[in-house]
Amino acid sequence: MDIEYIDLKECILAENEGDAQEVRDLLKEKNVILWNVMSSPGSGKTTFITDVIKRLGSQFRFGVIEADIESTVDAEKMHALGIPTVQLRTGGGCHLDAAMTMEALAKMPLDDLDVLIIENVGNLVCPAEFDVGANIATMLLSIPEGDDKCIKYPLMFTVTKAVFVTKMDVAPYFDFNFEALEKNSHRLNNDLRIFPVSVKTGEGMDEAVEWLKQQFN
Ligand SMILES: Nc1nc2c(ncn2[C@@H]2O[C@H](COP(=O)(O)OP(=O)(O)OP(=O)(O)O)[C@@H](O)[C@H]2O)c(=O)[nH]1
Ligand SMILES: [Mg+2]
Repeated sequence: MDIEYIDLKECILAENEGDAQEVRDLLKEKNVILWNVMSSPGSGKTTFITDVIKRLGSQFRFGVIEADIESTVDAEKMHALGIPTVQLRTGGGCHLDAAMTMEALAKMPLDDLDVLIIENVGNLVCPAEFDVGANIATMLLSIPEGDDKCIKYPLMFTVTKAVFVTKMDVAPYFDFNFEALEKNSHRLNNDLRIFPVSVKTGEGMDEAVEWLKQQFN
């Protein structure tokens, strides 16, 4: 008998693709835009999302899905803004998939939302592989992480529409090479938008938020 070969990863990703389509269909019916925010741990997702909500909260009705291995730390911050929040505890899982997203949608008041934000698990690898059914996928890359991350974690830079380069206020203390980031990331994804931002000083936030507003409309 020949060796039987089953590529489990392919099976998992194929199943996820079907689930992602279900997410997309449901949100289209409800007229809700799904924005997936990805990055490594601590690069500033919660801080950035909070600022975007504060700036655009009068124009869009937001909801947030927080995906974390443990804790409700970030969900509490979102809840404090007075917006519908669902915490997904992955219990060790390093990414969100479309079936998990569907679980969260069941708890969301979709009829009362315009934009649903996913703060994905902090990780530059696995979240890039799993389509959660989002209309817009973006990533954050913080200055201290370095410009070479697009070479080391190329898939993330391939699946996102924009990279928000966060913590620009600390740029004087790091050797972050913007030209290298632009050159290397555009080799992977020619249409990738790059927005240098700092929530702390407000640098670049007007441009970033204006672009996001266009995506939400
Ligand atoms: N200097 C500076 N610090 C920032 C900025 N944005 C976020 N931070 C800090 O970076 C740290 C991490 O920020 P978070 O927003 O919690 O990062 P995160 O990506 O949500 O983290 P996880 O959810 O744990 O992956 C916090 O101490 C923030 O205050 C910024 O623009 N400038
Ligand atoms: Mg966070």
